[in-house]
Amino acid sequence: MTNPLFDTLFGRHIGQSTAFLHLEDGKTICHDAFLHTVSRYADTLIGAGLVTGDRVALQTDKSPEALAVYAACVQAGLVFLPLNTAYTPDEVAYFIQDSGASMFICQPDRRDQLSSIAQQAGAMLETLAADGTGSFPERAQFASADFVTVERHGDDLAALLYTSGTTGRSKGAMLSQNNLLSNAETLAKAWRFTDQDVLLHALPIFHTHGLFVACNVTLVAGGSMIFLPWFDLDVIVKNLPRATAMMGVPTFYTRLLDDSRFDADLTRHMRLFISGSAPLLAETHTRFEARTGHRILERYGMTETNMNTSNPYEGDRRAGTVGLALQGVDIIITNPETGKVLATNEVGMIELRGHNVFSGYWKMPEKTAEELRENGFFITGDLGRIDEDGYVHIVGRSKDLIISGGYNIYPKEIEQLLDLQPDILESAVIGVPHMDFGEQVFGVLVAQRGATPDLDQITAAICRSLARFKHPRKLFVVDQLPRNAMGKVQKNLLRAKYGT
Ligand code: MCA
Ligand code: AMP
Repeated sequence: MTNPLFDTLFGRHIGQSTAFLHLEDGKTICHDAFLHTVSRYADTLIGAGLVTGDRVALQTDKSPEALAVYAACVQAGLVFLPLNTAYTPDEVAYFIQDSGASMFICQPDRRDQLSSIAQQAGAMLETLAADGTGSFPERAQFASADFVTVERHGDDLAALLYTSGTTGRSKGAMLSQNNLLSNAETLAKAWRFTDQDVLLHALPIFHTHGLFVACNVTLVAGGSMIFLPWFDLDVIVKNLPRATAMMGVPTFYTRLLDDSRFDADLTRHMRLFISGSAPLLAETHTRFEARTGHRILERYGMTETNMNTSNPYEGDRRAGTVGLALQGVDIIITNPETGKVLATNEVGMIELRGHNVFSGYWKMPEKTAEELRENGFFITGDLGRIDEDGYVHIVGRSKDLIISGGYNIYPKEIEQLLDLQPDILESAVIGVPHMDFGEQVFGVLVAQRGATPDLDQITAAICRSLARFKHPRKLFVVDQLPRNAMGKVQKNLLRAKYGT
C-alpha cells in the first residue's frame, strides 16, 4: 500500500458507480464522481506548491466538496485542519498562525474578513461555498482527474484538530493515518457496518464525531450517507425511513423525542442509533426505547483519541455507561494525584492507550508530556470507574469543561476575555443544566471597586471575539466569588446557585 488511509477509505472505491452521498435535494453522488473531484482537488493543492506534510485549513459549510477537500488532503499527503464555522476571525487567526497552514479555504462571503489573517500568516486564501462554487473549485476545473496518490505511512500525520485547553490556549492534536484508520476499522466491525448501510448524517464535519467517526466508518464499510447540511427536525423525520443508522449528540435524540412524529413506525427501518460527544441521560435512553423499541448505543471518545469505548452491538447496552473498551484500547483508572492504578469500581482518572491515541500536541512538547505518559497512556481529564463487567462509567471531569449541544467550551478562554473588559476585576464561567443543549454557559463577574460594568459593551466584546456557542447566555455581577481555603474559586457553589 502506498497510502493506507487513502487506499482503504477512498482508493478502493475508484471506478465504483454505486451511490455514496444522497443529498437533500434528491441528487446522489457516486464514489467514482466523488473521487474524480478528490483527484482534481489533490492536483490543485500540489499544483499550488504545497508539499507533503503541509497543513490545509478549511472553514466552510458542510458540502460534498468540503468532504472532497479532506479526501484530497489524504491523497496528496497533506495535513487536514477543519475549523468550526462558528469561529470568529479572532479565533481563526490563532489556528492559521499556530498551524502554519499553507492554504486556507473559507466561504466566499467571509473572504474579505479573513484575507488579512491569511496574509499575515503567509497562507494562500481560497474559497468554497456550500453549493460547490468558489475560487478553489474554479482552480480545480482544469486539474488532472488522474492524480497519483502520494505515498504515506501509518505513522505520518493526517490531520490536525484543535481542542481548547484548560489554560485557554487551543492545542492542535496531531492525528496519524494509523490513529484514524485503526479506529474506523474497529468501529465499523464493532457496530456491524456493511455496504448495505445508509447513515443519516446531520453532524458537522469539522469535528471528530461527524468526520472521522461518521464518514470514515461508512467509507471503511463501503456504505452510503444521507448527507444533510445540519440537523433539521423536519428533514430528519423525512429521511429516517431511508436510513439504516444514525449518529448524533444527545441533543439530536432529545429533540427527536420531543416530536410526536418520532415513533416505532418511523424508525422501523433503522438498525442502529449511536450517541456520543456528551453524556446521554439514562432517562433519554429509557424514553427512547419506550418510544421506538431501539436501545441507543452510547460510546465515548475524544479529539485526541478518537473513540475509546462503546456499548456492545450485541449484548447489554447499559444506560448511563459508555460501554466497554474497544478492541485494541487499554483503559485504566488511576489516582489523579499519584497515578497509581485503582481497583474495580474505584473512581479516578480515566487513562487509555492504543493505536487510536494521538502522537502529541502540535508544537507543544511540554503540554504533550503533561498529558501523554511515556508508557503511552493518555490522561483524559475525565473521571470514572470500571465496573465488574468491564463497563466504563464517566462520573465527572477533572478538567474545567462545559459541553453544550456536543460542543466543548473551556471556561478559561471566556474568563480571560471577560477579565480584560473595562471595570471587571475577575470572573468565573460555569455550565448550568439546559433542557436542549445539556449545559449552557453563564458568566459571573466581579466589578472593580466602585465601578459599574457595562454589560452590553461586554456582550458586544464577546460577540466580536468568540464563537456564538461559547457566549454566556447570562451575565451576573456579584460582590465576590466564593473561594476555598486554597483560594480556588468554588464553581460548584456557583453552579448550585445559578443552576436553578
Ligand atoms: C448552536 N448554538 C449553540 C449550539 N449550537 N449554542 C450552544 N451550544 C451549541 N451546541 C446557538 C446558535 O448559534 C443559535 O444562536 C442558538 O444557539 C440556537 O440555535 P439552534 O438553531 O437551536 O441550534 P442548532 O443550529 O439547531 O444547533 C444545535 C445542534 C448543533 C444541532 C445541537 O450544535 C450541533 O450540530 N451540534 C453537534 C456538535 C458536534 O458535532 N460535536 C462533536 C464534537 P442564536 O441565539 O444567535 O440564534 S467531537 C467530540 O466531542 C468527541 C470527539 C466525541 O466524542 O464525539
Ligand atoms: P472533545 O474535546 O471534543 O474531543 O470532547 C471530548 C470530551 O467529551 C471527553 O473528554 C468527554 O468529557 C466528553 N464525552 C465524549 N463522549 C462522551 C460520552 N458518551 N459521555 C460523556 N462524556 C463524553
